[in-house]
Amino acid sequence: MRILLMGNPNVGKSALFSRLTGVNVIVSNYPGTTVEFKKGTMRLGEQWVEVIDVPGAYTLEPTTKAEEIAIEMLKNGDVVINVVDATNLERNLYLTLQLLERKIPVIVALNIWDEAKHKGILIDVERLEKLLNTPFVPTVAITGEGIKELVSMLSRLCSVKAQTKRG
Ligand SMILES: Nc1nc2c(ncn2[C@@H]2O[C@H](COP(=O)(O)OP(=O)(O)OP(=O)(O)O)[C@@H](O)[C@H]2O)c(=O)[nH]1
Ligand SMILES: [Mg+2]
Repeated sequence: MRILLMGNPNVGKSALFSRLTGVNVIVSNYPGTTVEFKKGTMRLGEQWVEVIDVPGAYTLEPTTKAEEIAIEMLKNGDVVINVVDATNLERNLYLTLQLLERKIPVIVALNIWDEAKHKGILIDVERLEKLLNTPFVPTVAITGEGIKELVSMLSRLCSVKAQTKRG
């Protein structure tokens, strides 16, 4: 099982990656490129899953090498955690909508939730979930707020995915 952390540049993907994974992190270059990514593991109930910190992307219609690689990685992922900047939701949801068109399960981490609150930005999480038909979890990667909820949602999606893979 492979979990992909995907999202725009500078939204907290790597901060979330560190929260989710342990010490055995490998940094590699994508074959034939200078684009780096990190790979780690995390325990989800009974199973160990791979977590990948995918290079930042604004769109799945690639305009940069990093975006090309993000799209390549998407082909071999099982579940996407789409990390979005809650203070900049509109711009970030552009990629979310493109991800949702793919056949892969997506959880949206509404990261930088602390700053959004601080700025008085109100986000109707339930309404977003209903509109886009996918789970949204508010998170603050730098403090760990919401990580428990994110992991439990991830557990749920991964067990469904594991069942469909077997059957
Ligand atoms: N206030 C706040 N800052 C955050 C949060 N998550 C990440 N940051 C900060 O946002 C900046 C970017 O975080 P990264 O984890 O490097 O973001 P990234 O998406 O991996 O960035 P790239 O790899 O450059 O695309 C850092 O300064 C983090 O400390 C959060 O939930 N709240
Ligand atoms: Mg990063």
